[in-house]
Parts: sequence; C-alpha cells; structure tokens
Amino acid sequence: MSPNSASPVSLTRHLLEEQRAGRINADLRLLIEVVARACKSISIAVGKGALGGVLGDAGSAGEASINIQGEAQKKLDVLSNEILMEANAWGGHLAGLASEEMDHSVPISDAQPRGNYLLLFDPLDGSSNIDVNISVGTIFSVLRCPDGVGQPGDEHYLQPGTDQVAAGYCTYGPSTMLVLTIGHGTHAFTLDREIGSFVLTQRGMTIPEDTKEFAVNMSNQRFWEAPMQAYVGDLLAGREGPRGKDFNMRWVASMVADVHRILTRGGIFSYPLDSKCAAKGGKLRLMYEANPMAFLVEQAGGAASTGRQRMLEVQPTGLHQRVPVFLGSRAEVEAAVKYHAEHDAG
Ligand code: AHM
Ligand code: MG
Repeated sequence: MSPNSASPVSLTRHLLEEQRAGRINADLRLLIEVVARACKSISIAVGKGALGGVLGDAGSAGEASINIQGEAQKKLDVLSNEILMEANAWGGHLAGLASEEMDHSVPISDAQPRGNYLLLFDPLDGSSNIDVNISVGTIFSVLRCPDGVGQPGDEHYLQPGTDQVAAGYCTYGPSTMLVLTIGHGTHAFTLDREIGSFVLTQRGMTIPEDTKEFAVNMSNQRFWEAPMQAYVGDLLAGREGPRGKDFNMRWVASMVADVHRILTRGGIFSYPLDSKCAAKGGKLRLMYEANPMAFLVEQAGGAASTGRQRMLEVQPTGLHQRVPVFLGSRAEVEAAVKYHAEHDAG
C-alpha cells in the first residue's frame, strides 16, 4: 500500500524521495541520516539538563578545558563532539571530519570503510546558554572530498561555501528541529519524541524579503566599524530616520536560535567586525557556522554576506577562519552591504 500523501513525511522518506528524484545519492542520504541520529542523541543529553549531570564546564581538578578557539569548553560541548564523532566514524560515507572543538580535521582511519564526503560541524553552538536553559544547536556542513585524496588534511576542507553539498542545523529548543538543505530549498523537520523520528513540518522555508527586525549584540556598538555604526544608527532612528520605519531587536546569543527565527519570520542577523575581534577576522567561524547558515538562508530566498562579499564565495584560508556575518532577509542584507560599499568608496 502506498503511503497516503497526507500522512506525515519522515526525514527518511523525504531523503529517499530526494534520491529517487536524482537530487541526492545514497551515500549522502545515509550520511545525513547519521548526522540526524547523532542530533537526536545530543537532544536527549541537552534535554536532561541538570538531571543528566551534563551542565557546567568541562575539565578536571578545577582547570577548565580550553578548545582551539581559546574558549572554555562546556561538558555538553565535549559530549556533543564525541557523539558526532562516534556516530560518523564508522558510517562509511565520510573521508574525514572537522569540528569547532578539535584543532585539526580527522581522516577516517584505515580500519573503517571510507566514503567521499567531508563533514564539518559546530557540535553545540551557543553553548554559553546551556547552563541557563536557553536554546542551543548543532550546525553542520558537507563537502566533497577532492578526487584522489584518501587521507584528507585540513587543506582539503578549504572549499568555498558554494561547494557545499548539504548543510543544516538542529536546534534544541522547546522542540528539537532539524533544518536542512541539499541545494533544493530549505526544509524543517520536527523531532517527534514519541516515535523518535524527524517529521517534515515545513517544506520550502521562505524568508520574507523585507523586515523590521534585526539581531546584533548591541553591547559591542562602540567597537564596530564606521559603516556598521551608520547602518545600525539608521535602524535605531526608526520612522523619523532615513529608513522610514521602526525596527525591533532580538538577540538570543545562540546563532542557531537567532537564524531559526529569521528563517521563520524574517530579519537580519549580524555579527560584524569589531575592534575586539578584528585581528581574528570576526567572531563567527566561516566553515561550520557562517557557510552552512548562508547556504540555508540563500536556499530560503535570503542573502548572506560578510558585508563586503557574498559569504558563499569567500575562499577559506583556514579551518577555523572567522568572518563578519550578515544574513537574512534579502533587502535588509543588501542595505547593510550598501553602507559598507558607500563607506569603502569614501
Ligand atoms: P560558540 O560557537 O562558542 O557558541 O560561539 C558562537 C555564538 C553564536 O551562537 C552567537 O551568535 C554568538 O556566539 C554570541 O556571541 P556574543 O556572546 O558575543 O553575543
Ligand atoms: Mg559556534
């Protein structure tokens, strides 16, 4: 009996339909299934909160553990990284993995079957929010391993975002949602906790072109570059200012939660260059934060930029490279880019 078209569409069925339509191959489909399964495990760990003994900083003997980014790791950062690593190491679809929490990428060992894809992830983004029970999430990006490369090194991951074959995030909020693109629209799946599977709840997410909502950490205002000062100054001027409308502001400090809101109802998310992070190139990481989000946002009709260049066209120079980020409603991202262009043109 063929399933009723009105019956819930699981992630598995959706991916199989994409495969039958020739938009994805079996390896990539199974790789996404493995990532989704790992996200379910992370969701369970996050959901236990204090009862699971997983809150607080990682480390031992009073010494916080510090990752490659120089940031203190939370227990759940480490646990989420382990879950994703363990789930993906033996799947047979990957040639290697790279994570925000690891200095270097890891090739799949000779003892395991090896596939043709590279997986990059931020296992638990926004983890400063864990201890206060605010939404956090996993972000991931999938690239092809270059032909003829058996043991990929960091340099093989340095592909522009346009080369991504899949990207997504899982948000661990009031409900757990997986938002995914394979380059044919952006689709949202909600975890049905009773049956343990992701169910398609929004096909073809579309970001409204215009918005009256912006997301930025305003406490950094005095550290921003001149064009960002001018741009946000005009947003704040509201109806009486040059933009001619009043804007609302939201900042969760959890990129997954902020981007999910923007994918759902529009807005612009920005983490611009500021004098505190200028030497590093920005705050957010290109390869496993900005690029997957940019892919999802573009596939939903939005735009993503560094302020000076389309995000997906940035040629990466390092696995943990940082970039300024502007993404969301197309017209608003274009407005922010215009402030930068006019400033740079003098
Ligand atoms: P993380 O990967 O260490 O969690 O940092 C990334 C997070 C983003 O989720 C969020 O947008 C940003 O950092 C918040 O930064 P700030 O605390 O400066 O507002
Ligand atoms: Mg992060």
